[in-house]
Amino acid sequence: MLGLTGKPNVGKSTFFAAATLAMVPIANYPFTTTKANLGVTYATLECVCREFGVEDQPVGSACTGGIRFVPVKLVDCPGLVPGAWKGRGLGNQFLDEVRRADALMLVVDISGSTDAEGRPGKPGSFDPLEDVKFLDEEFDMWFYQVLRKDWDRIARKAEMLREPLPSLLAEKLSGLQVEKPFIVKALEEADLASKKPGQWGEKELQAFAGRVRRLAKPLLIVANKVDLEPAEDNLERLKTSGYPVVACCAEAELALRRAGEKGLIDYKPGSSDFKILKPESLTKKQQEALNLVRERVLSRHGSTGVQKAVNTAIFSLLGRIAVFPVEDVEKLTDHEGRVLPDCYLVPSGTTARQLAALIHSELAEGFIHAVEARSKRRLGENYLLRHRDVIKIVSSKARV
Ligand SMILES: Nc1nc2c(ncn2[C@@H]2O[C@H](COP(=O)(O)OP(=O)(O)O)[C@@H](O)[C@H]2O)c(=O)[nH]1
Ligand SMILES: [Mg+2]
Repeated sequence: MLGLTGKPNVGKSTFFAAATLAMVPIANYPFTTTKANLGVTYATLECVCREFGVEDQPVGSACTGGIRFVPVKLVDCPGLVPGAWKGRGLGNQFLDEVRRADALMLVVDISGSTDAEGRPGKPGSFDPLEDVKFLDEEFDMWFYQVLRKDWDRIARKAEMLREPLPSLLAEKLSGLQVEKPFIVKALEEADLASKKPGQWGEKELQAFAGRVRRLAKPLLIVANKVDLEPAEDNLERLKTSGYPVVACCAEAELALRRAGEKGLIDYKPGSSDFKILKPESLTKKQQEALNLVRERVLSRHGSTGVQKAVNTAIFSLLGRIAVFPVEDVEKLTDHEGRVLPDCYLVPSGTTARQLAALIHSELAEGFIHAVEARSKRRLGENYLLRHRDVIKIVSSKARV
């Protein structure tokens, strides 16, 4: 799940509305939203259908114009205000939503027209880099505080009972959905892997909290409102934060998707232009607005940035790759004869056997070998899947 975060009024909800406005119908997608701020967006990739010269029949994802749309959950977190970690504003509620996100998109107002509490002002009067600093601080304090509360007990257990520190920390941080490999890596990065927990002071705890937070909740900056001046210089400055930055105009994406949905224009999320289909049904004002989007956003930045931000989060921050499991490597069909029905987003480093387990536990238990559809090569259980692999799993246990 991806989380949208940032102070109030920067455009989180506009981004959310745009990103979750599906322009493609998806059959049998099992996720229904029960909360207003929880929705489904789509990671996009070049589908394999054209390369193999087949008409695909996706189930649970969609394919249009050779682009595969794979659903990803998105949560719009309540606006963050200074002191949230102490429970200020919607503090606890805010952190509750962030807790469950695997990666975060920090939305900032690149035009600098929103102050620290989200009040509007003149463009250029506030510094979006301050938003990043403040969010870094809030998040680090939040992780630090969770660890600090229980630190004496953790340190005692580690030293007296000789329980391994990473396991104790994993237990403590499980509520924040921090997995053990991140903890091990953070201990190493902070040079604390061999330091006795009893000797850690504030400095060590803070160093660890900061490292583990960055690993477990990777973040990118969505530099929103690029349509407003002055944006150019702020964009460069934001890059000094060390986080990836995506220039964005959420409002333009929302307008384009709505016009696309109504059949007024032909627009594919992520693309650098659109085509007007029904010029006669556009008002002069709509025409002008579309021209402005083209001029100020698409031609300057290559896209509105909404799809780019989602794809960067999935494929770059989270290192996901897309794989297409099939049962027949000649026809590329499943057991019901559907062509390329599935597309799984899995962590890079996933093996053929791990993929089998994701599909069905029995498929993994009876794993014999896998076959890759391009080369028709046989692959062992430890084969590392590659992005856009089409894979058949051969198993002694049939699928139920
Ligand atoms: N100029 C401009 N305004 C935007 C953009 N995205 C959102 N806004 C406006 O910013 C205001 C706050 O947006 P909203 O999505 O409610 O912000 P949130 O409080 O962060 O959820 C609204 O008036 C939006 O129309 C954008 O890309 N460009
Ligand atoms: Mg909002």
